[in-house]
Amino acid sequence: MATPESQHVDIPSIRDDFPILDREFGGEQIVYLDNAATTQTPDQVIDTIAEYYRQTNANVHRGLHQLSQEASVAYEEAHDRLAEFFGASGGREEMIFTRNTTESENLVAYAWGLSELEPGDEVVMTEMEHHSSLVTWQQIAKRTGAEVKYIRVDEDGYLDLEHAKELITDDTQMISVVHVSNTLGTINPVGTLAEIAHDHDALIFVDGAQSAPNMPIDVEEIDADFFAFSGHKMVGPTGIGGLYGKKHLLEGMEPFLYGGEMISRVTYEDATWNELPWKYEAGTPPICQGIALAAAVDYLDEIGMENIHRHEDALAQYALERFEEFDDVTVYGPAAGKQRGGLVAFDLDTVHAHDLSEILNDYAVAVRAGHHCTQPLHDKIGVTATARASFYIYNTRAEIDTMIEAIDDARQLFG
Ligand code: 7TS
Repeated sequence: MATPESQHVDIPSIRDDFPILDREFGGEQIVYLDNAATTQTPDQVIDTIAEYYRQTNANVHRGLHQLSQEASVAYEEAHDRLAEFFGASGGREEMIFTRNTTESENLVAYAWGLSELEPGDEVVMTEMEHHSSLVTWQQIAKRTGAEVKYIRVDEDGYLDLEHAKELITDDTQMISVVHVSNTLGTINPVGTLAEIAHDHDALIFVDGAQSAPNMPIDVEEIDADFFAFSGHKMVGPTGIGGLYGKKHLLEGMEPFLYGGEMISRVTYEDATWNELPWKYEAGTPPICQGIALAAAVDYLDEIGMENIHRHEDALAQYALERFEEFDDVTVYGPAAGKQRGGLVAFDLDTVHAHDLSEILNDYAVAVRAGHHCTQPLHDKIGVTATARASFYIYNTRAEIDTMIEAIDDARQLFG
């Protein structure tokens, strides 16, 4: 049964931190249920951004002047803060700032995959991967002659672990697995998969785009070799994400992007690389965004990641309960009562997902419709598009009720 949302966190006061939630369309207050795509930004992060440009703005690592020094220290310390947030004991050396999860995935695929993979090698993914990993490893495999295999998703939306054990062999070099599915909401047993991978001397890359915002993460407890996340899905700004990597792996890999900042010494003939993590941060980095991301995780820690997880799970369970009232709604992913991330993808017999999201928009309810960048998974399920409501710490049961009422009206409209 869902826990009352107000039991653990003070939602009204959290909502006050997010000015965008006061916006109205057509006289209706916005109901923002597209948090798996991007989350909204609290004043604490907005103020950090404004303060940075008002007081500190300068390039990092290039000037001895005061502003540059202040910006450099703040940007470097942001790496330490993110490492701490994810339980990486190696600190900044294990925390690379990238643009987003997609870039983190590409970084490893290019920097590690291109040089390590060869014909006969295998990369194992799951049938519920987001395109950011699926397409990336698919293409790197094509270029290296490696083969890609997919762990089956069963009818209840869980990974088939027996199939995983069959697929992962000594030929497997890399397992790339989504931690929380952005379509099914399934929370995958990444620690177990890490153990299986390591038993075969393979590496594991965990796509944490949907888990990092929603639950406590300890990359060392998972024993992930790499862990990727996006700042904009965890109340941070766009343009900043990260890649945790075990230090010895990051030290051994070639750079992904070349240029300024990432070098140690350059001659006309050759170059050597800067120390970690700067070796992987070519050019002027996202300085303000990095500093604001540290403010974002301060904000999340203040609420408590356990509380956030509990709240999201409660909202997802409540949405599932409400959907159960209707015969013509199909929901995807783990059944009501089972743990899941804070999102529910669904489908109506009578109204196409795109039409539904348009009608919901008339009620100022924002949900996403489409394949959510998991096209092969939608092919497997046998639908071209689903609608998806995804929740965050500021959402309420009343907002889910508003969505359900709007869905009911859409149903009437389409007969
Ligand atoms: N992995 C997962 C599981 C995701 O959900 C997403 C984004 C990504 C990777 C890529 O993140 P990005 O920040 O690099 O774009 N997912 C979604 C979504 O579900 N709706 O919009 C973006």
